[in-house]
Amino acid sequence: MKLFKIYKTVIAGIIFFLTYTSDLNGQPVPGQDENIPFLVTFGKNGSTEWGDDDFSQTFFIAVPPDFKDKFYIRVFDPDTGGDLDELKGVWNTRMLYSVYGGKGVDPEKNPESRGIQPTGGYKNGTLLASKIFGNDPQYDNKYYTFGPFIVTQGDLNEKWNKYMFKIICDGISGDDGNLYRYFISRDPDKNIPIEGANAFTYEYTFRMWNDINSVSHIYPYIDTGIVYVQQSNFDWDDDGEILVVSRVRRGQTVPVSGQNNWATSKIEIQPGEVGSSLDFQFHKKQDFLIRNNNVVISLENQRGDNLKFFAAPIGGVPVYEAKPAARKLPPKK
Ligand SMILES: [Ca+2]
Ligand SMILES: [Ca+2]
Ligand SMILES: [Ca+2]
Repeated sequence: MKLFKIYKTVIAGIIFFLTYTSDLNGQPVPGQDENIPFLVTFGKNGSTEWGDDDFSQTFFIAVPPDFKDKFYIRVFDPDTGGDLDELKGVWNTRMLYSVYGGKGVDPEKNPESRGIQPTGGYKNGTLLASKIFGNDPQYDNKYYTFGPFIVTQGDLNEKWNKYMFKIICDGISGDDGNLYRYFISRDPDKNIPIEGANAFTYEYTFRMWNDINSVSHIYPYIDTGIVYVQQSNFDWDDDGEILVVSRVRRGQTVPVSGQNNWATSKIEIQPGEVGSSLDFQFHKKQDFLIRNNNVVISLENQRGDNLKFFAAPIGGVPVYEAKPAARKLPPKK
């Protein structure tokens, strides 16, 4: 009887752990499965040769309506200076972070905000919080916390039944590179995930690890009606291969960009990929290390709409399922 109770406790613990860790996936941005060390945004006087095409990055945050507590958006290393960031000349770069809620934020109703250029109505919505960071040692290698926010300050998307928020990082001056991360948290001082929340972007600008053995991933979601996608990658520096993997695709290479240029190509979507995520894998060159590689990627469907990259892949990380091989006949006796 006592043993049975211990088993029950252990099983409850395992279930709690699985639930907790799967929730955790969506809260760090970049997400746990993406294996991306940092987001990157340069000051607007930067050179695109350093790997940021437009000096702005937008992330949307989706929070379930039944989450009644306060929540926070925490920014790790929000300043531009110190060991983590990318110096050009002297530190003279300022970043503006802006958090929006209210009508105009839901990207399904505001096509300009799901564009890949920071133009038009990309900032539509109600400004809830903002702050400018320069070379601020007090925030170097530390978190700054925006909030508290409550879910009803967001913009309801009925299709997903989530309230939408967005955070934009704009490089408003200077030429240095800002490396940073987000965490969507229930706590202002700690990273505590919110069950059922997620984050996504339409154009991802990120840093690769300085490790030839590491593989980074992003996970675009293939919605109903998508027949093909056009991928665009920028400033990949001829660093190894970009592979597309899905439940039914073993690993297809796509054309890759060099220094300060774009590579685009079309990828036909297979029926078995609809309603799941693709896995874009970024494999580094094996011959020698390409250091501090920043890269930009976006995808659009056949109608010209940009696809979402979710921090926690919808439907989980897709795993290629090989078709069962023809069964061998039993050996003759
Ligand atoms: Ca500088
Ligand atoms: Ca930084
Ligand atoms: Ca690059």
